[in-house]
Amino acid sequence: MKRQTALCFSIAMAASLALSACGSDQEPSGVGTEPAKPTGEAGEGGNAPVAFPLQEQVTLKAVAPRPSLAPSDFNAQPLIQQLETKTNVRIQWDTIVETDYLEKRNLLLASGSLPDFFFSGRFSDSELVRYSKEGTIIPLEGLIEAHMPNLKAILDARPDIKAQITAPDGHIYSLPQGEEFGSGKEEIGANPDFLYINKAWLDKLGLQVPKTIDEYTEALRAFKTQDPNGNGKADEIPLTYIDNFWTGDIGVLFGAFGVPDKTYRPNNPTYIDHLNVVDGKVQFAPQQEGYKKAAVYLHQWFAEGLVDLDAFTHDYDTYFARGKTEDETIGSLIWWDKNDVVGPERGEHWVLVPPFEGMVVKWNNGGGFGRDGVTITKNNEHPEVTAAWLDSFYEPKTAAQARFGPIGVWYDQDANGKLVPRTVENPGEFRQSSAVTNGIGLLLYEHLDIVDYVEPRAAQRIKDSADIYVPQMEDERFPNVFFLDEELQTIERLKPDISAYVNKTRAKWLLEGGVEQEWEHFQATLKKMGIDELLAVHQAGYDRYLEAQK
Ligand SMILES: [Ca+2]
Repeated sequence: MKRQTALCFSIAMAASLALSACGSDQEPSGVGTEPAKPTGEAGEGGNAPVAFPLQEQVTLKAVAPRPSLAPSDFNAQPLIQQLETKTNVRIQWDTIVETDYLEKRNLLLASGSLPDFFFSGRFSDSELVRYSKEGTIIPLEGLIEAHMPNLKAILDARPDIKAQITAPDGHIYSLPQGEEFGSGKEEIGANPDFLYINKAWLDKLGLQVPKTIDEYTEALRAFKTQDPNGNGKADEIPLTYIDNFWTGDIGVLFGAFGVPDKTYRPNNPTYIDHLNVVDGKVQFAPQQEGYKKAAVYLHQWFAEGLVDLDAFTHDYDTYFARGKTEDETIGSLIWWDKNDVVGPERGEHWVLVPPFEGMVVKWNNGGGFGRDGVTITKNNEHPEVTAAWLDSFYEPKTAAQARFGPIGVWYDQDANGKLVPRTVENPGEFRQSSAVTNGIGLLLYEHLDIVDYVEPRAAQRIKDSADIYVPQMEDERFPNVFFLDEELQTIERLKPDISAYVNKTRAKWLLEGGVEQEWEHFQATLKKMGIDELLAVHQAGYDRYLEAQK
């Protein structure tokens, strides 16, 4: 059960990484017509605060995706009923089962029969730009400023979130949503590639946890040659990993040569494969000298048979089976959590290998937040009331109940008023029926003393990362940039081929060597394939992100 939750979480992380990284489309700023701007002008009196409960009830029409297990009318949800009592705002719900949501939402958008707002809009970046340019959805920053004190406080305190939700034209068209697992460098996905080693084998062979890449190499060699599992067979696999996967890739060890190399599979053209940020400049790892040194060094491991050759073909199943052979055969591995691979029992004698001396630890963009929450449409005659009603979901306890389930069902309230989750059998399934939506509200790590929403295993991983990796982590990272349409077109045109070429070449160099002979040809090929243009686009997006934080 516990393992399953954990694995679900890993997959959820993968999904959230993919989500946060995908679908970034944009249009040049200042082009075309200005979007309609009811912000602070139409409706109930502009910037004057909305006083709840309203003297006269207002009814708003909302379209929302719903999990198949959820009630079709969200007014059956206790949280929504409480909000109606508190605000005297009545919501008329049109909910669409999740699997049909995008298709039906698009039909509504095309037909012009718009609700007042899309509760969890799930607009991609390019859709946000398209529908804002058409005036179908309205800019929200004025409403946030005047009518959303909870969200405003969050954005004031967290320029990174503000930058992430700000479109290239400077407006905000969609509300942020998500759960934060750790913050900044301590975010749970900041380093998805933990290096683990079999401490029982080290002890048996009289070795210490390695402090340098050379000591680590010696440990791998000892695993290979000294029969640490004691069965008289040379069946040990000193290192296993999953090549080019979102977690568990060997590129993390390139950091020992100064240039961490982060890759991503399943393939996603907008993920920031192989990019690092150094002194404000976006760099492509395979163009750096450290990358070459890493490829030379690590090839030696493959040449000596120290690495699992199935690394290039593993999927979850074969990888997780690798650690559970009858005789233990794995000496070291790279993954999100060792217990996925070796199981909790063997996991007891596995430990994290702290970053080697002088190793560069990459600060990855771990995802967490989406900019695909609520959008408000031009048809809305009460944008101020709508914004004020929506602001409730940026209060942590309301966010938690919306995203997971109500007090008394999902949560208990302890003596200090903190929300503590109840133990439930199938949390994933149960959440579908108890939550209103996971498409609204923010749960920030600083809210943990108000709402406990982080399962113990995730909390442990965050702590491990903070204790072991963060002290050596880079200070810059490539964030979840809101790209322009034209930039995204460049990325989609150039990146798939470049990534495929780089990944194929890296695999070849690891397996067969040859990096030193082929380096110059490789660099020239990258140039021909348009690496400079690809980097320029990422640099522009990165610069704009920094600007939006101000
Ligand atoms: Ca053996």
